[in-house]
Amino acid sequence: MSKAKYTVTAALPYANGPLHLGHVAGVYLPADIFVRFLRMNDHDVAFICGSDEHGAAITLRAKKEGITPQEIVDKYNGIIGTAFKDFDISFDIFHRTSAEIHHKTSQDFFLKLYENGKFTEETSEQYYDEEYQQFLADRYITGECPKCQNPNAYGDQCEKCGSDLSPTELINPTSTLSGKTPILKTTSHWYLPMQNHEEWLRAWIKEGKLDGVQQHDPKAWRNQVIGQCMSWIDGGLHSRAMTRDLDWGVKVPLPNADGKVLYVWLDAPIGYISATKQWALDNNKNWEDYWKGDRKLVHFIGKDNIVFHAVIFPILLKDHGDLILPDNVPAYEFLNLEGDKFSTSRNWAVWLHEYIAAYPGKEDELKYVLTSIAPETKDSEFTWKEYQTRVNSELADILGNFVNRALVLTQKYYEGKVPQQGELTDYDKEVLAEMKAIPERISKLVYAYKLRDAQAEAMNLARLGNKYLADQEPWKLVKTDEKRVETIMNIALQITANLSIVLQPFLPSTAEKLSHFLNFKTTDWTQAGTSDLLAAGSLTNSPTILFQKIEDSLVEAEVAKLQSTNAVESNFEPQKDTIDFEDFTKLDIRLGTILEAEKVEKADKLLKLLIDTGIDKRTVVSGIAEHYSPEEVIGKTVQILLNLAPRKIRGIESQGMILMAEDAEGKLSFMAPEKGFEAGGSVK
Ligand code: B3M
Ligand code: ZN
Repeated sequence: MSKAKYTVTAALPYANGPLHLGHVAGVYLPADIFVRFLRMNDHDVAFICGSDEHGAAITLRAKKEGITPQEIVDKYNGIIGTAFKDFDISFDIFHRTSAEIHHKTSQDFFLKLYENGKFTEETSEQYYDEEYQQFLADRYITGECPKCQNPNAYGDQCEKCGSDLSPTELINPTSTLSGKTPILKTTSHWYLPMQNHEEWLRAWIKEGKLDGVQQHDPKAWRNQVIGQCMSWIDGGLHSRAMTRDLDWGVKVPLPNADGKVLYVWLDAPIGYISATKQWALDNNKNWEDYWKGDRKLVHFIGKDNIVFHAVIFPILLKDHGDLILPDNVPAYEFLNLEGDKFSTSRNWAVWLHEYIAAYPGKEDELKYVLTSIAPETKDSEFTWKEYQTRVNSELADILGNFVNRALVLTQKYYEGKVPQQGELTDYDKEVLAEMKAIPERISKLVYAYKLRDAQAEAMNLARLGNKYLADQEPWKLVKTDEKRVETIMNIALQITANLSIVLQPFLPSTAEKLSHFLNFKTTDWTQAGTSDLLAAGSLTNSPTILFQKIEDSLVEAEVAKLQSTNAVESNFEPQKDTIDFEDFTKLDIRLGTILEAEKVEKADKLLKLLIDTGIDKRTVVSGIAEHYSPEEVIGKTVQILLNLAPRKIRGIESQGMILMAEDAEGKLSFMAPEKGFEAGGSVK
């Protein structure tokens, strides 16, 4: 039988922030292990990822950081992509949904479904922010969840109870843009009538059957995945809008659709296809081989993405007509950190790129710990203490100790040459039988997506070797029975060679080091289990220490770092990127007195001010009109940034910027010095 072919995807991270360990443990690392294993077992496989660069996640972040959405996605696509490379996640391609080929692919996809009558066009009243002149969908609107009363539910989802919501269901809706209550306004969109798909979805998810034909083994799917999908379907599926009134995204490819883009959850999964196309182009392959015919499509995701991958995208794929549906959707639960949820806004996180920068060369240590605690079936937790314990007492004391002993003794007794294997004792035979059984057990576990147990099995081989040497004590026996020691050392080295195979999916750089120590390398998994990988007489090298012990001071410093940056649950934006003192001294901030003030015509927010700066009088246009009347501000002392490049605002040249304090609700206040200073004084 020919080997199953795979297209494996890992959820496209939003390019709106860096990756933290929760993302790594619950998507990218397991996907990478799975794919490395498949490659070693001669499966044809494509491993696809990229950044998700559309949707409110991006535009709202851009607004927060005060830069354009394009600048946001460029910045985080760079940070994320580099972190993946440094951490050696072995994607065949890391693409991006802002690429032209993606826009074209998703537009073609949309058009095909549109032309085949798979969408309905519906006109409805939707919330609209008058101030920002924008319709409010998804994360642009918050309010109280009608199901669990969480006051901060989003327009598409309540993160507390997991309910799927629409903006009109929210109680006391508020615009995330202006903070105001929105009005209702008519708009029309294209919808996916999901209710028409309930029947086949049930059979497909519960029994793995499509049109009566067995597609996948439903027992191989995680309970959580089937459970979430079925409760969604049982609650009744509804039409879901596939387009949005926004200016950031993939344009709807229809006439009269100005200002409309595809819903991000329509274009993002199509991103897997467009990334495959780009990779195929770059490598002289045909993308269709990876999305059609006899091939397993596997989506590694976090649990909050389940219905999008196991219900909505399959509907779209099936509607498209010629594309394969997922064979499995291994979804991960959440990883917590030191007793609390990961939180970007509170900076309660360990960022992958920061770990890599702080501990270069210790990628495998992190991989090992994250796989050991991966949230496969329930939420789990990362603590620095456990990181230390697992590195020290498992990697260093077991794996590192065994490999080091085997190689150092070989140097000492045989000048590095692999000794002959003589007659085997019963114990030797038992050990070799166990060594033979381990790769088979790992295989079964990996194919069942139980990567945590699979890694534990691989470590069992190191445990076996470590115990074998400890029991046999060749360092004592060498004085009385040199022949016997040759056999023991041969077996210890064969175990080490086996480790260089079975550790490859999990700890690729450690496996590489073992290969170097032994002058032996194979990427063929089927060679694992045999006891003649190393020929007698072949030369090995002196080993280096595989794993340094983790000191208490590292644990203490990391925990202290978390605690110091973690103040409280905050509505304020996180700290901006660090700048140099030199950058700071470039700012020329002084005290000024407002001499004149008037409203700017047809601009509700703007006041035109004339300010005495001590060195001149200049005009500044400022967005404070909703907080202060012109009369109120005349005579006030303000802080003014003098050397900001002048810019035209509503036709008026603004020659500086006044600095205001802003609270979490957006209220503004002047920051006058407490001892009435004169205009011209500087702020440092
Ligand atoms: N960017 C959501 C997330 O990071 C989303 C995944 C898209 S996969 C097509 O949770
Ligand atoms: Zn809720």
